[in-house]
Amino acid sequence: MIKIHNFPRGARGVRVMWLCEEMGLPYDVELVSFPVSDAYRAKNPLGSVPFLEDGSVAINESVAMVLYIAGKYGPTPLLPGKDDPALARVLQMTVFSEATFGGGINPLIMAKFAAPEADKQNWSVTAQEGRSQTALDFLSGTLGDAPYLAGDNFTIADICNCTALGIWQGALNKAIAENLKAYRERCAARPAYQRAQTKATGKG
Ligand SMILES: N[C@@H](CCC(=O)N[C@@H](CS)C(=O)NCC(=O)O)C(=O)O
Repeated sequence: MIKIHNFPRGARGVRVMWLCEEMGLPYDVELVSFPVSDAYRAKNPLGSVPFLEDGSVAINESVAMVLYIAGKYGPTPLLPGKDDPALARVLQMTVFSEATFGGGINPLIMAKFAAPEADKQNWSVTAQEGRSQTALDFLSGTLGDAPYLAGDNFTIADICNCTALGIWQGALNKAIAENLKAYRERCAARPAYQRAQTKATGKG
């Protein structure tokens, strides 16, 4: 059985739960407290969440978990097949969600909530804000007027980017383009996302 270790409602763990819900896969949620225990760090030396266990598989990195689950338990329309012209775009935007967009949000959150006052808007923070804005502009331009990033079909790229947009809006509370706002609402209205949010509290 798939086991997802996560902080209560931790957004990147919900990314993985959302995929399981969309695919109808059973999974367990193991809540992790902060600071993490030595036992947890022995499993996941980074001490981050989420962390996935599935049989002999034990990995961190939420996007790797999404790709692993869609590949191992597919085929699924959420991940186009090798001959589908949408495959490259879906892989690109799935990796983008964390490598270019999501990963850059963490230092901004740390600056906002943990940096000394004098460092909250230092050179590095300002530079990262610029990079994040470039990522948002790219996401908005890639989406354009389409409902989803690969066109008409909802895919793992949408699960991953909707999650990153949620982290951006939830923690930093900054404005986003109108098409991204509508896109986030469209994706988050899916019943599978709602079920994942409930499971992520540990009570579902
Ligand atoms: N790239 C990683 C990022 C993981 C990450 O930053 N997780 C946050 C919570 S959403 C975390 O564990 N923060 C606490 C820490 O890193 O100690 C992923 O996608 O899984």
